[in-house]
Amino acid sequence: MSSLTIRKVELYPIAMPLVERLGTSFGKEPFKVAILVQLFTDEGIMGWGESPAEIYPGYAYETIGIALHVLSQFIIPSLIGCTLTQPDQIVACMSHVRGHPIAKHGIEQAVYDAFAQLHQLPLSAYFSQLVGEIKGVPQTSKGFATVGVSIGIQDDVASTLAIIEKRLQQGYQRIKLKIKPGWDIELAQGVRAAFPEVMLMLDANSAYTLQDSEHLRQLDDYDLLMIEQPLPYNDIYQHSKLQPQIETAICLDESITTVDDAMLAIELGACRIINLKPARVGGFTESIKIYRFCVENGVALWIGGMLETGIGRSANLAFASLPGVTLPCDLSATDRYYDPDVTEPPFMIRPDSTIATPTENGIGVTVQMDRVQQAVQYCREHLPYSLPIANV
Ligand code: OSB
Ligand code: MG
Repeated sequence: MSSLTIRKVELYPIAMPLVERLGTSFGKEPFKVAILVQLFTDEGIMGWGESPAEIYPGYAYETIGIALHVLSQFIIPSLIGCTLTQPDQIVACMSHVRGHPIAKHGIEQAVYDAFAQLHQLPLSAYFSQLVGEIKGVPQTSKGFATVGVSIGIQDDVASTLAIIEKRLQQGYQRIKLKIKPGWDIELAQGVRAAFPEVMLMLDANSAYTLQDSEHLRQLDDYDLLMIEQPLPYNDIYQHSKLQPQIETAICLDESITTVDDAMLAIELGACRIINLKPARVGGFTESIKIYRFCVENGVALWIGGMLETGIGRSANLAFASLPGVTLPCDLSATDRYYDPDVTEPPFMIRPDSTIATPTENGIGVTVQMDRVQQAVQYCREHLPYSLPIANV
């Protein structure tokens, strides 16, 4: 049986300027940060992963500092020498640490990348193989993912319209706008007036309460594909009270951290759509469980993003190319995020709003070590706080 034994794990805390920053209801990160994970095995295969933790604990409690602390002090020391015959065995190796899904995802992704290389498959084909058949249907990768673009809170509606216009011309056929109280109804109205046909959705990032249900009901007038995470991150129950009061489909993002959350949310009627972010749920093992649940139950599903570098985005794209992902994903072309990215070649948006998945084995993009080192330096110089030393 083929196996991989973990020899060493290198962590690179990086920072990179964003081509377009993403203002949300909880703020605007000044630049991108992440921890890149390089996993070495005794078999000579090396895997890459990305923990897309952010600077501030707004979207998630994990920051880059917290993730680095947890990875270097508690997770990595117990992985060295571990032999895996299946990538999902990595979950048990990390289960002595409660929570910290974004940190764990970096390791997990590197393990999946390494196993895909071991089996000489691109990640898209490897994910297809791991998922297997659902209800007798093989979950064969389409070879591309259908994508949209996420646009942050702007100063005014006019500048938002200009960005939308640019994105539509580039090929994106689904527009997601970040909203917050005071930047919602007028925005939806203005955008609908200018673009009557565009596939449009809003993401509130937990900015409202159930008391706002009358207000949110006004959004029903704008033919929205969905509203993402209107209520607090830990409140599936409150969403189950909101969904029957509005026509617009609720999609949960922050609330879904495990397949059990997804089951509960669907059972309670808290949402009709699920945003699956591999990093938010702690990696691809849990992602496959959520994917299976959605396909088995006919739940609309799409893959979200956290402004990943090419390392994380490549794996997310591979997952998003599975046929059970039924709605456009938050995975945009490289030039939406970075110039340049740490990987080559760049991901390009095609006129039909799709991005092709890499055909090389594993993540299928090459990591540019000089750019990684530059990004490590940028992090040292710009991060507004000091990082715990990665002692691994
Ligand atoms: O709420 O979906 C979100 C980015 C970072 C953190 C949270 C979110 C996002 C996005 C960007 O919306 C999606 C992308 O990577 O393009
Ligand atoms: Mg979201």
